[in-house]
Amino acid sequence: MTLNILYSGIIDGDQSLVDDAIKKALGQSTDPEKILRECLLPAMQEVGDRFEKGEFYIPEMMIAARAMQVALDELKPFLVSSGVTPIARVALGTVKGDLHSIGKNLVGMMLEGSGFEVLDLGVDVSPERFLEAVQEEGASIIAMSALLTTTMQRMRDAIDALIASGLRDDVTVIVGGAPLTQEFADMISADAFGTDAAAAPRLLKELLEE
Ligand code: B1M
Repeated sequence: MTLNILYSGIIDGDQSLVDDAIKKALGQSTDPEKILRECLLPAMQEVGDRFEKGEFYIPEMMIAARAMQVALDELKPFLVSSGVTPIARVALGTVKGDLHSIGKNLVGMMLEGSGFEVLDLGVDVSPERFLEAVQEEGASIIAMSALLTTTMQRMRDAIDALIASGLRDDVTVIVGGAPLTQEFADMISADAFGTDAAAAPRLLKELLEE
């Protein structure tokens, strides 16, 4: 029942309803992963489907995204553990020209929850900014998200910037986002492709163990 209210609240972009409903669900000890997988992610999918059908426009998508962020902010402490020595420092961002932040934020939470230190560079991140995070802020992993078929091409630019600076072999690159495929990730020579946020820490740990 609470999850149904939460689902509708996201779609309607009703932030206070979402805030109440997620607090209630967590108060009832509902598994945070279940809330994410069975309610929040399907709600955003529904928003996208309505946009595709012409039932929603950009403003509706935006207010739904804000409501989603309210829910994720409540969920974050339950997904993220603290107090452990970081495995590695990750520079995380949505690529140049792309303003979608929700998937990227989720990846950040999963990485933090799995013991990585995350430098969140935000959205619309240039190849130069990713490079700077490696050269000046000690990031050994670059994690890039893209939601648009047009902007996913910018991932290659960031990898090219690493190659041009002679740093490619020192940095692990993971990419993800709805329009990506394994073939695309291979084509741009990324080290890993995450199909969902939970895959990112798992794949990175596997790569670091190799
Ligand atoms: Co936009 N949008 N949007 N949008 N939007 C999509 C992506 C779209 C599929 C909608 C549609 O047509 N059905 C479509 C893209 C089409 C395409 O290129 N294939 C689209 C479009 C066209 C646009 C605009 C161009 C619309 C316009 O202006 N005409 C515009 C572009 C703006 C820009 O970025 N320059 C635009 C704008 C927006 C808003 C600003 C209104 C808003 C974003 C607000 C925000 O993020 N703060 C928005 C939204 C909300 C969406 C939808 C509805 C939801 C996206 C989302 O947050 N999903 C989306 C439709 C959809 O996805 N069904 C849509 C939930 C999120 C958890 O999933 O980000 O996929 P996702 O992340 C997943 C995985 O992909 C993976 O993990 C996550 C789940 O576990 N993952 C990674 C993601 N990154 C990863 C990185 C990893 C590993 C895994 O390792 C590093």
